[in-house]
Formats: sequence, structure tokens, C-alpha cells
Amino acid sequence: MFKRVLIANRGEIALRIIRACKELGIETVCVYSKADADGPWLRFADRAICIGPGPAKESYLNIARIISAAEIADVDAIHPGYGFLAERADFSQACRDCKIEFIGPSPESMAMLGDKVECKRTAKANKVPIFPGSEGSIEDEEEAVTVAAKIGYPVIIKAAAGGGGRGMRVCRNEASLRANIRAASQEAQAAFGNGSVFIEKFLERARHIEVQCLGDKHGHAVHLYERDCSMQRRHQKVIEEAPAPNVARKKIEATCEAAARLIRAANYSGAATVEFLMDEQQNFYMLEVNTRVQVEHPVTELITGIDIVKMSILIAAGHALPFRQRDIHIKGAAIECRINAEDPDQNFRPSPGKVATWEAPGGPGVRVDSHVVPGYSVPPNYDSMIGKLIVHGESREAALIRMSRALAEFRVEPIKTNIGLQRRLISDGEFRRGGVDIHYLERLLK
Ligand code: MV4
Repeated sequence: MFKRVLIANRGEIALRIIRACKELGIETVCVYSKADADGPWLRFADRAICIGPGPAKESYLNIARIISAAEIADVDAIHPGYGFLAERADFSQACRDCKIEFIGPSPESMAMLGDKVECKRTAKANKVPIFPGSEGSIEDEEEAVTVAAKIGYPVIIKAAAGGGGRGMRVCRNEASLRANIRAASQEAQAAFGNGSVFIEKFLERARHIEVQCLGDKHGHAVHLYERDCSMQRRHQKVIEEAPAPNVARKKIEATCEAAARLIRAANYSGAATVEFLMDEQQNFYMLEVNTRVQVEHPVTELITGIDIVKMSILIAAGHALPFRQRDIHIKGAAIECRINAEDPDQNFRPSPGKVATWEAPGGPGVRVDSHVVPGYSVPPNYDSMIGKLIVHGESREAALIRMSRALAEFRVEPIKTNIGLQRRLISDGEFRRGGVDIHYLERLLK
């Protein structure tokens, strides 16, 4: 087992990783920026090393500085959390070069799954459902037009190196496709240093359902079932839940098994999420693979009883998965509401500043993952998420009642938060019926 782990992250996920390490008897080293000098999570670490100024480029995104801190602190491994360097194959490679274990996949599997064209090719070879579209990347305008004529409009142009909604263009006819294909490639080249683009059928109305997976270094991979993350705004998830409501379990199970096959085929180790869109006939189409622990991992922890962060560490240390697929079962339902320091009435403008009052809910079936304490100042430099409220119930209905109760207990002052919006969403009729689509929230806010 590792003796000491460096956490290359901040905020709630840094604290989550510290807690997992403590329970595994591992010492923790945090790196932090000057903007985070008062970060409450740092007090729980055995050591904290300042690596630079507030801007992430000079601290949490600076590979050389983080590796230097890891060398000074003599750690065995680095946990990247999510965001920042978590999906950077060059960071996984830098750790390998310095003989520090990266808690996550190898640079090879990360690079393969991170390239959407390569990922789709591997998915197809392993009978993972994908959107009809170009086989590989599109080389010229005529090829794009030929493929689109075959699959039918509308189509979407995506960048092989894109993701999370960046570098996409929807084309509803041949003229629009011709007008966009070249610019899309040039834009991808400028944004990602990779001009490779592909096209696929565009699905207008869809739900976002993703499958949590774990792979070990011994060729085993399992899935931990699905999460429905359709309640989102501008590619930022707002509510996540499991299991996905109102979907035939047979279809979900087949999709989950497909996701685990893809992770196995990628020779993947660590936690991964395979994202899908589901259409109105409950057909699934893979979107992309997230090669990290995700923000919404607690939802799956609550329904499966499996500690995903601990598993990510044990896997990196070389442990085999301690369970088989048949040992993993869903118990009840879980819902997560992300709590953001933002003002929903001012176009979700970030609302950093001092949190004088922080009264988080508690009681049976309630979990709050947050680094905030009364008196903490939310810095303006980073993501506005300040915590996550996750509830577990024996049914979706019970979890919804519990979430309403917990949100009613939550008091955060004087900064603006989205707690009021979350109360509204949890009591929203369409949401309670289950199965809102990925555009629902944006329509509601209009
Ligand atoms: C799509 C799509 C419809 N059809 N692909 C957006 C993020 C990136 N991961 C892929 N995305 C989409 N791909 C096809 N063929 C619609 C989206 C999309 C979306 C997907 C998941 C969650 C929210 C979304 C919001 C807008 C568009």
C-alpha cells in the first residue's frame, strides 16, 4: 500500500480524497495556491505545500510545480481528483517518468479513450452502441456530405479532441454542413492542437445517462450501474440521480455491460464513466468516456455501498477488484444537488465571498460533501461549486422527500447560492415524474 499520497486538487474533492486516505492509513500531502491558503481542507492533511499564485495555470495546472512538490514530500502516488490535470495524459506520463504512481489510468488508455474518434472505433469493435456517422475522422467536405446523405440530417460535427460540449456544430442541411466542416476543423486545431473532426447523427431530444465503471490492473472491469444527469445547464450538471427513472432495466443492464466491455478493452485501471444519450425509444448511444472520478460519484456510492475513491487508490496500488459483477447490486435511490456560489437571478454569475452562515443539513440518509465551514471565503478564482448535497432513500419517492427536507434545512449567507433553484427543481412536476431531457432546465429558465 502507499505510505503517502499527494492530492493535486482543492476544495470538496481534496477533502474527499483526504478522508479516503485516512481510512486507508495513508498520509496526505496537499498542494495549494495562494488563493487557497485558508482552505479548511488543508488542516486535515498531514502536510500542505504552496505551489504558486491563484490562477490555476500557475498552480493546480502546473505539472512541473506539482511534481516538484511530490518529490520534496517524497510521496508514492498522486490523486488528481476531477478537473485540472485529471484527464491529461501528459500528467499521467510525467508521474510515470518520475516513478510516482498516478491514481488513474495509464497515459495510453487515457489517450485512447480521450480521442473521440479512437474511442468510437474501440466502442464499435466491442459492440458498444454508438451514433451512426463517419468511420473515423472526416478528411474533406465531399466525404462529410456523402456520410451525411447516408445517415440523414440533422448531423453534428464534433472534434476528436473536444469534449464536454466544446467544438460541436449542428448542421441541418447540406449547405450548412459544407459551410461548417472546414471551420470546425480549423477551430479544433486552434483550440485542441488537433484538427481531427467527425460527424454523426444529431439527436434532438435526449436524456444523459452515464455508467460508472471500475477497472483494475489485472484485466478485470465491472460497472456500478448508471446515473441520470439530464438536469443540466450549459454542460454543467445540476442534479444527478441513480437509478435512472422510467427506463426498462433490461436496456440499462445491456448498456452497463457494454460500458464495462469498453473499459476492459481499453485495458483501463481506475474509475471511469461511459456517457450515453438515450432517445425516446430508449436506444442508447455512447458519447464519450470520462477517465476520472466524477463530481457525482457519491450517488453511485450510496446505491452500491462501494467507496469509489478508496477503490481508485487501491486499484492504483495494484489491488485486484474485491468483488465480481454479480456481487454488485442497487439498493434504493440516491439524488445529488450541486450547491454553487452563484446567482441564478443574474444569469448564474459567480458569487464568491465570505460565508458567514453555513448550516448544512443532516439526519438519516443525508450526506454533504463540502469543504466549507462558517467564516470561509469562497475565492473568485475557481469553479463555483461549494458543496454537494446527496441523499439516499429506499425508493426514488423517499429520496425526493428526503432531498426536499434537507434543502429546507440548508442555510448559506450572505453569498448567493442556487439552493433556492434546487428547491424549485426538486418539487418540479416534470422532474418528479422522472425523465426530463437535457434541454429541460434551459427551457424552464427562459
Ligand atoms: C450529442 C448530442 C446530440 N446528438 N451528440 C454535448 C456534450 C458532449 N459530451 C456531447 N454533447 C452532445 N452530443 C449527438 N449525436 C447532444 C449533446 C448535448 C448534450 C449532451 C449531454 C448533456 C448535455 C448536452 C447538452 C447539449 C447537447
